[in-house]
Amino acid sequence: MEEEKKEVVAETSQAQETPITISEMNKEEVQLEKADKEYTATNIQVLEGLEAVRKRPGMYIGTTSSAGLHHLVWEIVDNAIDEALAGYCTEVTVTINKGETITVIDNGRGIPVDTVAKSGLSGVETVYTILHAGGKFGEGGGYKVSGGLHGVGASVVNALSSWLEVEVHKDGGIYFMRFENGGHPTDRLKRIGDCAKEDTGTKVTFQPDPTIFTDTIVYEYQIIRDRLRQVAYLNRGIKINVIDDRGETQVKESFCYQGGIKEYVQYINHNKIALFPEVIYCEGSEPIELASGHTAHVYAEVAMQYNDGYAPNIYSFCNNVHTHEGGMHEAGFQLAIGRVINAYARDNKLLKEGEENLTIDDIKEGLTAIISVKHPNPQFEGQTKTKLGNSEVRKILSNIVGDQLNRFLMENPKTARLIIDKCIMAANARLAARKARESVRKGALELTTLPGKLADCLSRDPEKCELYIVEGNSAGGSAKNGRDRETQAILPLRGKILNVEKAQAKRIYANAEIGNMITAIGGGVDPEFDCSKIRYHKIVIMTDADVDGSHIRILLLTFFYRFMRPLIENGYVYIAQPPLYKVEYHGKQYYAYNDDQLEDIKRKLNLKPGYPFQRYKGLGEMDAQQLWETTMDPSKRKMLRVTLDDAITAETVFTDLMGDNVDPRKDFIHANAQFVKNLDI
Ligand code: 0RA
Repeated sequence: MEEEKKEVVAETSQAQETPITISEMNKEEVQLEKADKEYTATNIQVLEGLEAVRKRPGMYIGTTSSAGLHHLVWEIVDNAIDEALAGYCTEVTVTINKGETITVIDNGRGIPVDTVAKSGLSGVETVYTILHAGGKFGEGGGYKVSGGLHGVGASVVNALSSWLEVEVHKDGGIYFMRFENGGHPTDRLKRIGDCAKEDTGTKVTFQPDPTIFTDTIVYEYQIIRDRLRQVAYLNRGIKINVIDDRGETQVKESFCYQGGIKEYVQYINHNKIALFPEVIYCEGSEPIELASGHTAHVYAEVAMQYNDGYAPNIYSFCNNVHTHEGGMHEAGFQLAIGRVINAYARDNKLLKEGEENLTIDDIKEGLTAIISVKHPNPQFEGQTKTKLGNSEVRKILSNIVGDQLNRFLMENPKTARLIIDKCIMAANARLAARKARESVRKGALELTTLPGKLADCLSRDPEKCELYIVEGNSAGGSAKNGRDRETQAILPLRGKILNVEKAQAKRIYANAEIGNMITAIGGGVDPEFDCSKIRYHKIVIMTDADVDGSHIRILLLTFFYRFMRPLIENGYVYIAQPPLYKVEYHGKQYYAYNDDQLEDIKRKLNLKPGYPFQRYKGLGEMDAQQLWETTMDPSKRKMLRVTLDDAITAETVFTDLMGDNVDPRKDFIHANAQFVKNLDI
């Protein structure tokens, strides 16, 4: 990702045509011609840079699949958000247009239209053609903070677009420029009209190049909406509108949160019961010295609230990038809460002499927190470059959270007491759970006595092996008889499994169905889960296509999410897709997996209206042969792979479905689509 910043120097003139001799021209024209030559020369170098992006797009945007396609949007939006963070922009509108082009409009100062000394190009052309130019050119015009992970710049979007158009409103003028075919300007920036002096801003429209994005060029509204809502939460007061203009009726949503991450925490907790109504909020900034010798500021804010659950929900960000792998800001936060909560508990004799300190896990139980840092020079490390490496940030967070959380506890003794009691309960449960886990381990995990209900496969090669977790004993029977014994194992589940979102660790380990799954899969559980020990690389959830089936499926997903998250992260978890309908016609069976397919079959077979068909209510209605043919045969089946692109989205989906509120659960099928991607296997 780290690309050397190339200065554009217009020295070697490679312009070919000099049709008029100097004597024929006046001085001004000579100047113009010189400028033209330099422009052409600059342009050649610029296009070489953009060509490099087109040759190896993965280097710049990670992937050219759907994620890369969406990355283009984040890149352009980042620029607008930077303008907002600099204090000049209040509203950003992102539109998905018909034809899968994207328009981003901001009401900032407008990209500069005059010539930038370093590049010899207009500001607009500089931003869209020079790698990493971003908003950081010009003296004093640059930003203090800039989008971290995807800070590769708008020029990369231009390089990967069939065409891109920019319109700038600035200083009473409307300016326009168009690029084609990966960043080739069709003309130079032109003033095309007038506008009011106060009317300022930038509008960008681009069409991703289908020869680059060969997987898909279709934008997913949900992905864009979810990310922009997150950006709105992370940057309080900025209004972000999302519009989908592709359908018959326009879809539009707007996000603007005056409370910022405080509201984000409430949103994540909205389906849980908060332990106390207020959200604890800490904020501050400290100066750091940059390599250049200049001083800049690191800004940090944290919002936190406990709920009555047991799982921690702590999400950290740097420059609006979700730092999945944590890093120095999370470390500093943890140092502070560990120090302050233990000190408060001791000072108030809630922890007695001789009693052990509360561990960080005790303190994080049921804690929802958002940590957001804005850093002028972020170092992203780790496998997925989502771990904040700047060591000074640990101290900064530790100081800010330490001081302000301490003050909150002093000023709110009742709430403080609730928090400490909760942590002490967690500590007691932890000691009990340790005992319970040790007994499970002795009984099952370590002795590797496979559960009696498991019909294991013959192969011992995890890459080839599949575990079908099947709802109900009767469907389990059909699956056992219909399967490919070599590679497919069957574990029937009786009834509902425990809701791990609500239960304490102790009860979870004692639950027989969960114990069976842990033993069968073989990798243990968090925090010791070991993906290298698992016995199957496909874990397939096979439940009925009804409400109970959905419920069991979400319980299982919650369990995997909480206790075996790497399974989901590595794409090992699947959802089987049994057919919904069967049509019998002249002794042959036709299966439909959705209503459209059913209509298709009726049409192709020329069936009269009212011709009977079977609607499967459960897996149990299929015999072994049918279950194999329709759902388990690797050469024919369709499965959904479970992905967790965004842990927070998943988290709220899970709690929507698991919480006490029944309505969201009804929307299961819809919500499920948020973290399940279609996949043909
Ligand atoms: C550099 C300087 C100035 C504005 C911008 C960049 C700018 C960039 C983008 C990209 C998308 N929207 C944007 N809005 C503004 C300020 C120049 C001045 O002082 O007028």
